[in-house]
Amino acid sequence: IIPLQENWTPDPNVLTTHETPTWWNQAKYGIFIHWGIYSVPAWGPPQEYAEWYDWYLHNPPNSSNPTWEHHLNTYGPDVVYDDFIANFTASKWDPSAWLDLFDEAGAKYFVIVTKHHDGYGMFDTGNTTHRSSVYLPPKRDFVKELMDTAKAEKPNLHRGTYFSMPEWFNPDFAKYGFGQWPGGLAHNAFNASEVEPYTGILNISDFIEDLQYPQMLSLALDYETEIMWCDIGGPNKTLDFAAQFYNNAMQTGRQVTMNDRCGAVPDFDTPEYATFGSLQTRRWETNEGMDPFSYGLNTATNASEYKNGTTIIQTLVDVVSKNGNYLLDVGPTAEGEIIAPMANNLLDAGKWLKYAGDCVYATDYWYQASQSPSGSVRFLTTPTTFCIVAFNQPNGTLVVDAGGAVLPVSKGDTIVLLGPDTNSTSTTQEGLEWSMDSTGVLTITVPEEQVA
Ligand code: FUL
Repeated sequence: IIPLQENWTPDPNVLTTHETPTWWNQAKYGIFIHWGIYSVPAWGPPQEYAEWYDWYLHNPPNSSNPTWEHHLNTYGPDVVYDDFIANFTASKWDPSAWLDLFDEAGAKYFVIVTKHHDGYGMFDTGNTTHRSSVYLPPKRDFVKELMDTAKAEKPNLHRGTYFSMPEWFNPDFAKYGFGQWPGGLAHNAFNASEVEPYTGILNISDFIEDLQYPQMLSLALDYETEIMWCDIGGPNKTLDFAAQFYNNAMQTGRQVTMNDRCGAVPDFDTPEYATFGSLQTRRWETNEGMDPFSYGLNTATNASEYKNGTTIIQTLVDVVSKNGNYLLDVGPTAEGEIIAPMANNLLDAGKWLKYAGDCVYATDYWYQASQSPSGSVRFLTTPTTFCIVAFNQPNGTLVVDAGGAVLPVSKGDTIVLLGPDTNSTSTTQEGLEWSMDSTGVLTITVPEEQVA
């Protein structure tokens, strides 16, 4: 048995004993934000896999590539990715409005991209590089502004930071020979014959020592992140980082966590655009965009394709019933707005969470993750309540078959419908009629007028 640490050291055997804090386990639902230079072109071929939209920079300049075709038609061959920096204006950005939206949506934390694979930091990268929003246009420290606003206005929202460990196009990263793209730097240019200058980089001698590690430490110590949400892994100094992060958190009264993409000692796993089919005892968090294929904004997506309130809630409940969290991503515009169709769908989901949130936040899984009929029911537990969430509208009766398991419902128990209290007479709190047959199948009568 390893006792609770009073001084974390960079020893993997010690660091693996670190776990997600209770607030994270109870929060269940967070908002992910992919916002950066890629929000300027904001384009990817519709109906194709997500990655490529926020990886605009990555697209090889050849005629079979629809992004390249789109780029030629829209901007012409002379415009390169870094030219978009000038158009990343954030001119309408209102951090308070974002946070109000997340709060109303029922989220309990957010994770903002502080630097994606294009190496453009959204925070003060100090003397590691000047490839960031602080030194290049629009000369603002977005991470600080969002963190400070959250601390002042929404202390109930926990604050996390996404951080890409590699910078695919930084020549100093290329020296590590990790996952370089064919053609290397040529891919930085839309004009294949040129190597695009990688705006803003400083002369450093080692990518990990002089850039990646100090940047991670700055997010932990200066920006006081509560979630270090790394991406990709690869070469790293994560053991040293984790020890410093955890010690600093302890000294400053924060309870923090780190995902499984920092290259070592993860607290939780991060399936992407996917959920587990069954209950996982290890902590995990699904992440995906509201867009069916993208994290960053894609203007080629129809508004009707964004996940709607029902889908958001069903995914959240499904994930939570299997012991996971749900990190749902929005892609704001280059001006800093979360467009209405995304915001409205988030708010729709928030309406349900307002009255039914007690059956989501701070719940525990029941050992039967999901059950018949046709997998459309999920079970969640609190110390006092057993919650059954039906994904389909019950047609007069809801039949709950726990597949041979004994539902924790016994004679004298009251079953109530969690519903919007539309006429505020609290009719939803009256007990419903129910019966259980000898095989344990529960039948609940749900009167038409109470089905919302
Ligand atoms: C992936 C990235 O490549 C995607 O662009 C996105 O940031 C996702 C959350 O992680 O690995």
